[in-house]
Amino acid sequence: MTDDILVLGAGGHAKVVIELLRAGGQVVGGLIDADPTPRQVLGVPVIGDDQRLEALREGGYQFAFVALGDNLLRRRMGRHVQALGYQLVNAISPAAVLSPSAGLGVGIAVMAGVVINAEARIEDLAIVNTGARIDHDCVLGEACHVAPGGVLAGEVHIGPLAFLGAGCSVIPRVRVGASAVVGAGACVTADIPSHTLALGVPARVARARPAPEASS
Ligand code: JB2
Repeated sequence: MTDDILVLGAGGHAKVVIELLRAGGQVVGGLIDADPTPRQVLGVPVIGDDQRLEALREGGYQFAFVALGDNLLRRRMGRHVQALGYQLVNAISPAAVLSPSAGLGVGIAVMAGVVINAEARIEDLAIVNTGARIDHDCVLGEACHVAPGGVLAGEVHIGPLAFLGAGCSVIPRVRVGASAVVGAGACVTADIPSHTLALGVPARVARARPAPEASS
């Protein structure tokens, strides 16, 4: 058995995650990427593709982190590695400020400069990106992503798989539905329905988005 962490992905998000994990004193043993070409990312070797996950689990890896920015893929791969017996770890910057009453799931990335306030809940596989501020009693649904600089006032609910672009702001008690996408810089002042794209200040629904496959 090893305590080293296996990271899925070898792109930009993986780079950030490797440094978050290292800052927390953890060791990243290898990267698993759709492109298994041998190479290194920040000194960590790519050691294979997803087909190797089962053998690596049997070989002693027990901890994994899914560093894939695509929300749907991250949720699918998160569930897959859990089904293989891996424990998902969190990657939380020591430069983030987390309320002691905030609730965290697993497989979550919290970048530098983030503030998460009292009794907020961050569900599995969410990304709270650089400098985002999540106020009291917010709920961030499974595998959602608040991009850098997002500001959520109190009691905001973000649905699973939703994406809030860089610099979004959301007024108190608003709900953003599952798989919704809110464009960069938008100001959300009213509920955004699931599976829609919303843009602008104030944010308006621009169009519907296809619902993710039920099996994903
Ligand atoms: O099914 C897969 C798979 N599909 C693509 N399994 C595994 N293990 N890996 C997969 N990949 C790999 O994800 C690609 O081969 C590629 O190496 C990586 C995606 O890299 P990219 O840099 O394009 O995106 P990212 O997901 O690392 O980062 C995105 O999301 C972040 C949150 C970017 O938009 C970043 O700018 C953003 N900060």
